[in-house]
Amino acid sequence: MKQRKIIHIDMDAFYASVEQRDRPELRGLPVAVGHDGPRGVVATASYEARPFGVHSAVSSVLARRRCPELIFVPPRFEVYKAVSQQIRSLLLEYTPLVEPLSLDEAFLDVTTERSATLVAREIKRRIRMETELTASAGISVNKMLAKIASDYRKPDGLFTIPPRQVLSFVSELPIERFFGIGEVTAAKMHRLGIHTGADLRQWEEAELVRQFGKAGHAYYGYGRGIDLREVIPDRIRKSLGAETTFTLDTDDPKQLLLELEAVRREVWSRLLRHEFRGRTVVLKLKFDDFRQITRSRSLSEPVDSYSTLSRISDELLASVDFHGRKIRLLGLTIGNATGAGTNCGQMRFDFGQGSR
Ligand code: DCP
Ligand code: MG
Repeated sequence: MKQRKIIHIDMDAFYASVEQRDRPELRGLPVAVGHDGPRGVVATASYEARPFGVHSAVSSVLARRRCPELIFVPPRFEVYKAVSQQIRSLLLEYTPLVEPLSLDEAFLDVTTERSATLVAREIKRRIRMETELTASAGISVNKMLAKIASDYRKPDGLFTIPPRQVLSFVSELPIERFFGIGEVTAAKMHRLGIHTGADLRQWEEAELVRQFGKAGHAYYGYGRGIDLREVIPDRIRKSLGAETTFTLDTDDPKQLLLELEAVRREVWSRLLRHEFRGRTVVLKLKFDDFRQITRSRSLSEPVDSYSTLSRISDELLASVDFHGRKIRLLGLTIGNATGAGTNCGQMRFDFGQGSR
């Protein structure tokens, strides 16, 4: 079986970070999102509040007692949802295999990419740039390990468990940290003397099944770092793209064409890998004053050759008036997806000239 590459992305102190982003006066202070008062509960706390023992699910009364300076902020779910959507579409630019677990976390299957760690780094960078929030990323060969890894260097963390370290990693891992082993199961395992992955490995598969039912098969695998759960996407890709931020802002036409060429090749290679079909080419430029513009062109048929993509994107770039500004970021996206099945069998990618 092919070795998979899975990324787990989890936003840091999600609700609280959004509040600190939107209300700068809260930055650096202990913040709890939730309602103050006798029946209130903390949804989440900023990292400044956590050392006091203020966490998700702690009652507001207890939280206040533990941290008298604590600032309560009422939740704004519509805003968190919108940010979540924004992050979701960003993730979908990298692979259609995105499985959201909640508003602030998702799995990605990036097996087709050369380096999952590089993709994760790039995703973290883009989340920071586009939402001004930080995320932590975990990278490994399956969901269980990727999920554990994203927790390892929080906040703003990135942690990879490479294939050769999987066994030693799970050996020492307390079983309550395994993704897929809940509180009740963990308590039962403790009673049976199973405390780490290494302990779990001492058990025969049939014996685990006798104790835990069908789940015993999965637990047998977990102890060996094996987790066959797949990343199940919840929606269909709408667009696909790539972008680059320059080391130095530029308005040199030659360099811009080179940068466009590099981004375009990346877009084209993603398009081929995902067999994506879209009719609209969108060029995005960010200027040195941080203003952003997009220029787009829609075709009657999906973009089916690299030369078409080249011609249209070159023309889009040529059509922009810089007004004396320099460019700091250039992105290219293909959108307006052709619905699945509508073009079956008719679509032919041109693998000839220019498509590397
Ligand atoms: N949440 C909630 N009640 C809980 C747990 C979470 O309302 N009992 C909400 C608030 C969190 C969001 O879900 O911001 C994401 O949950 P996480 O467990 O990922 O916690 P955070 O993102 O807040 O912190 P961390 O940095 O530990 O991921
Ligand atoms: Mg989180």
